[in-house]
Amino acid sequence: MTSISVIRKDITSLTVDAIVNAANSGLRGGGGVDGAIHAGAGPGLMNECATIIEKNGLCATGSAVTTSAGDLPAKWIIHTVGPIWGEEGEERSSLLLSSCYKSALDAASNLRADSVAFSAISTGAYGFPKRLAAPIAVSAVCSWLEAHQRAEAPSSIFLVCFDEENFRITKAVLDRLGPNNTPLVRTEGQ
Ligand code: AR6
Repeated sequence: MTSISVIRKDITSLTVDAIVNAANSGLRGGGGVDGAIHAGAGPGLMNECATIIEKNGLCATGSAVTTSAGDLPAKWIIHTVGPIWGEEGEERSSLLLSSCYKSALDAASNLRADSVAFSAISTGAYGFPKRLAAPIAVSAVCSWLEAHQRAEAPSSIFLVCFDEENFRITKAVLDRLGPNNTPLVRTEGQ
């Protein structure tokens, strides 16, 4: 069984296998969680990011790539690029946000990561409304879990909220899902 938990923490402090960064398409670093992750990981991370961009070109919105985590306690960073609110219609933006979570879980599965912590993709500088983003995040994770074998899935998934509003909204979404809603998902707020 995979547990999905919402926690209010700085994602850079977490000792998990993989943390999911809210990056930009050029993996250039920036502010918000991306800035905190680059600051914590150290300058080697920027070099790894530049190598990926040189090799593959810009990262598509909704896709995910993996790097090491440098000086952070996590083992890996999965960088995903969320949609910028207002650039596409709501439906397309929602699909792209969902794709971020699913692509990141695909990457985590390839890494055999057993614990994965997500930042609240697109809900900061990219302006995705938090009340819309939280249910998309939860349902993307649940549908990914339902579509994959237990052996492919991490045991623990954390939805990391930095701000109180995101924490409250995300916890309410998980509470509505209910405990043991499916054989695969256990929910808990912290
Ligand atoms: N730990 C966990 N969550 C955090 C942290 C942290 N240390 N710091 C901020 N958040 P944002 P986006 C939350 O803006 O909207 C960057 O410059 C924050 O409260 O980091 O996807 C990139 O380079 C918010 O809920 O990411 C891109 O250019 C969430 O992280 C652009 O911003 C996401 O906010 C991406 O924008």
